[in-house]
Amino acid sequence: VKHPLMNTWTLWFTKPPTANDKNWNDLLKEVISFDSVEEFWGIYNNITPTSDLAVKSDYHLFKQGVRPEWEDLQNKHGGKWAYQFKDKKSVNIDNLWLHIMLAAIGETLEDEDDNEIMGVVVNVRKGFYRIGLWTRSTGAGGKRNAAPNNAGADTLMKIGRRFKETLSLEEADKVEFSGHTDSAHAGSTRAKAKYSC
Ligand code: M7G
Repeated sequence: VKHPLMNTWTLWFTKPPTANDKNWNDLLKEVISFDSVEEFWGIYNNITPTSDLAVKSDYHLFKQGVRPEWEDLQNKHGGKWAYQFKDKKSVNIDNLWLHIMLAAIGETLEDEDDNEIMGVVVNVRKGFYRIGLWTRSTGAGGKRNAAPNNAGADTLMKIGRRFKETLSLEEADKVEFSGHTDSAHAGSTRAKAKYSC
C-alpha cells in the first residue's frame, strides 16, 4: 500500500559552480517527483545526506510545478523564512532537514486553506547551513497595492512560528522573513528582514 501525500513534491539540487558556470539557473537540476510517503523514504534513503554535500550545494523540495527560483511566477510575490546554523560541527543538519521536509510534505507548516507554502531549501555554505521556507506571498494582504489572494501578516507570522518549532530553535534564536524581490535587488545576505520571530 502507498500512503498518498496531499501534494506531489519535486526534489531539486543546486550543484556547486565550476569555473565555466556563469548562470545560477544552470546549476539547478530537477531530481525526482513523488506523491507518497513510501516514495519519499525510498528517495531519502538513496540520496547524499546534506552533511556530505560540497559547499555551495543546495537541496530544494518544492510543490510540483513550482521552480525553486524567485523568477517563477508563483514565487515572484513571495518570500522566505530562514535560519542560519552557524556552528556546522555541532548541528545535526541531516535531522533538521529531514524534519522540515516531513513537515512540508505532511502539511503541518500551515493550515489547510492558507496555501502559502511553496517549498523548503537547505543551503550548504562555507560558514553555515541555512534552512529556508518559501511562501507564496509576503503578508501584504489587505494593503492597498497587494497582489490578489495575498495572505495577511498574521498568516505569515503563524507559519514562521511553526517553522521555528519544527527546527527546535530556542526562543532567543530568531528566524527571519524577507521578500524575494528584496533578495534579488540586494543580494540574499543583505536583504532586510520584514518579520522575525
Ligand atoms: P543564496 O543561495 O540564496 O544565498 O543566493 P547565499 O548568498 O548564502 O549563497 C546566492 C546567490 O545565488 C544569489 O545572490 C543569486 O546570485 C543566486 N540565486 C539564488 N537564488 C535562490 C536565485 C534565484 O531564485 N534566482 C536567481 N536568478 N538567482 C538566484
